[in-house]
Amino acid sequence: MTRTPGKTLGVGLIGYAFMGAAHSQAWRTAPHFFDLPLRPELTVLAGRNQAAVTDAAARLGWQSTETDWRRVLERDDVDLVDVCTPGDTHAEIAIAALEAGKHVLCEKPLANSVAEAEAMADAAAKAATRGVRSMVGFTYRRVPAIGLARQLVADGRLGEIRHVRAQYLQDWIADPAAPMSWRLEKDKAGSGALGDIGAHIVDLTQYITGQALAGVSAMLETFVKERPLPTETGKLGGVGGAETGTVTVDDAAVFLGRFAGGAIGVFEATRFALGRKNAIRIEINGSAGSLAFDFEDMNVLHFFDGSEPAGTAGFRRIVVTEPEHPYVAAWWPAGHGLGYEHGFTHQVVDLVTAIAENTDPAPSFADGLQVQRVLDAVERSAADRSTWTEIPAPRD
Ligand code: SOE
Repeated sequence: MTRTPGKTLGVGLIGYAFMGAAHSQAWRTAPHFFDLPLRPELTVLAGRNQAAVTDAAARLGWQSTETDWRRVLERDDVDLVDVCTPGDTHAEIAIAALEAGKHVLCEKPLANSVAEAEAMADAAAKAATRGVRSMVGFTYRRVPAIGLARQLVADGRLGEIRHVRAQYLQDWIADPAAPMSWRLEKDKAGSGALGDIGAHIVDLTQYITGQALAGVSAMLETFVKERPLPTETGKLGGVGGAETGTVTVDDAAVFLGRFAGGAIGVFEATRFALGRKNAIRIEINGSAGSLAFDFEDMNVLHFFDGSEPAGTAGFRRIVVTEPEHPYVAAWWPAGHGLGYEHGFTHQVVDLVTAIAENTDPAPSFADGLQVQRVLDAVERSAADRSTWTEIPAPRD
């Protein structure tokens, strides 16, 4: 197929497991529902095993395959590299891609350490001077109800923000028989529930309130220290065998946080909340109003307007499916809700638009670095047992 210069965006995706599948559907779907300034092409899928990557490419709709990610960076038909690998390879791939002049989308958390995230943010800033763009995949920012929450705060409808309550609750490893996976290995994932899901609520609360976390006091816990090694892998988890391996990350993270704008926060991230599957729960109280969100009812935002007469005031259940809500006009008539995958599609829309308009997309690698610093402060505070741990101010 001949590419139309300036009109298409050749994408190279590295990794094809859970996140790779979610990103693939987003690259495929975005141009069918949104009027994009560039048309993404699913040019190449990379993975180490030829048979497995060939099978994944056929299933997910990719035109070709590579078994070495470096080859993807050398290809002239690739304009953007999408990094969906475990965290231990993010820095190496993303920096090399930026240096090769490829735009980069990188899964969260940005890296496995602050040093790696700093190097990535530096590489991104340098690349941006050459018009090469980068974004970190905090996809939940693109849930319409989250967009509305941020808008309400920005419009002053909550007044001065005082309390932030944020939980990310899952239960996919609550069973001690659930097998080991890369998400349970520090070398590969950097941290456990903290980086995998805690990173999302750190990003979301900073995004909604417009305030950065300035300090934390934290506790981490690993409830199950040995698990069966997998005989089969799945999107999350898989099937365990007789041999066991050691869990080297946290199963749960709990911390207090102070925001730069004066709000105080309580955070909890766990994969041991039996019955909670993907419950991202955020409640914010301000001087003029409150809001509450739960991803398990993701098309709804609860809003309390403190200016209403006490006799009839109450939390209003806003169904966030109106065409005026963020992203919704491109989809279905009011009331016909969106799902998990739509956040990834919206991420593609915003990234492609920024690339075409030659602007910096958000969340940037600098935003990813800020979250990494919070994760690092949480780990240091938990290790020190109860030390208040300051977080450096975000980069401009
Ligand atoms: C697993 O906990 C996981 O897939 C995370 O890695 C994702 O970031 C989150 O969106 C859903 O849960």
